[in-house]
Amino acid sequence: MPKKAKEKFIPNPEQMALMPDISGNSINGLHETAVRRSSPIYWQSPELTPFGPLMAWFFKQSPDDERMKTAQENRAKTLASVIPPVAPTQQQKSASDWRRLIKEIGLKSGGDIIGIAKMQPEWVIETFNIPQKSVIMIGVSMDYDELKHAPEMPAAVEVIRQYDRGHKVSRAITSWIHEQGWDATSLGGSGNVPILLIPPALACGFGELGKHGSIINRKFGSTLRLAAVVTDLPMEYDTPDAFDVDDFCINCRACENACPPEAISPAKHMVRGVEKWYVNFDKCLPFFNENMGCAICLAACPWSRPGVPDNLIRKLAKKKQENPTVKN
Ligand code: B12
Repeated sequence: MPKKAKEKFIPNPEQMALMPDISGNSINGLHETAVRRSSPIYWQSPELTPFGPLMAWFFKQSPDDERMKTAQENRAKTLASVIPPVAPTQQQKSASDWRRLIKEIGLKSGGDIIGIAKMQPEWVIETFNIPQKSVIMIGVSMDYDELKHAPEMPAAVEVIRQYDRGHKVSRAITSWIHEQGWDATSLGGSGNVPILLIPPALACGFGELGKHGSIINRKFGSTLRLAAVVTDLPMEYDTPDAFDVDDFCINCRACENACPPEAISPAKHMVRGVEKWYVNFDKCLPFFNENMGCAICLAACPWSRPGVPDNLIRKLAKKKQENPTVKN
């Protein structure tokens, strides 16, 4: 159980003084009934969001921790690595062969799960433009033994390590596509990503959205970090995967109860025209910022524990079989 789970959280006044007048929930379109693209809110160029000064405050808190420094240096090295230019001769293969090969390359270069989705305009964050037709999604799982320490340092270090792995895989896939004579862009998964990563990951079968606002996967539970590549390489697409996570989350209160700033809601909300689980940005952010990034909700989620997802999927399927018309 995360250490600080039940301590009463009182936000740092210095940080709260930087909060803009506008609510992050309004920027995110909470209670809006029309479908629209999301607006830049965090981990974007500071001038794109009223929460820019809060990002600067987050970086000022950086602890003097050797493991964190090493993880950050490794990620910087990965980001500085060279992606070869697009080869002059364009290779031709069937869409199913391209899909198979991309998955092979993604898994071989360190990804835990790779999926492919047709790009949708509403996944692109406002002010950005993504002309490519397809998105290749990469999932890398965090080690539960590190994650369970959230919000303490081992979990924060594990987050940066896995962001690095996501970048490595997205750059390896991009490099390989270039060698085949096709264009591709590595978006990675941390900092200045121009698209929302969860909707394409849902579309390509990574799992379902949990009450804690992150994806729950049938093998890796709530431990996945996401990264992406966009391209026009003509690939076959994957399909969504559903195993009744919604019905599980309605009855489970683990993340809700564990969240110190009480940012997780027991019910779904209307957000930009979609009824879905929504985490209160204004409550989540101050605690996240003061703790070098928090992942208590993921650590508290029963699906994160190794060995548990298989059991839960079996139980959910059995309940449905016994009574197919009633929700679990
Ligand atoms: C901004 C952001 C944050 C902010 C705000 C989070 C918040 N809840 O308000 C802060 C910094 C606080 C934060 C914290 C965390 N984040 Co964050 N965050 C992002 C980021 C950069 C952008 C998302 C965004 O703009 N959200 C604001 C609006 C758009 O939110 P929204 O309308 O509620 O939509 C969200 C979901 O509902 C879903 N969604 C959007 N449209 C639709 C449509 C349908 C039909 C459905 C079903 C879902 C869906 O996608 C959105 C993603 O949050 C993404 C990376 C990315 N480019 O997508 C990572 C990301 C969502 N975060 C992630 C994680 C893991 C975390 C943390 C656990 C931190 C950590 N230590 O790892 C916490 C958890 C907080 C929480 N419970 O939500 C992961 C989720 C991975 C997964 N398995 O799903 C992502 C994808 C990063 C990554 N590369 O892996 N995060």
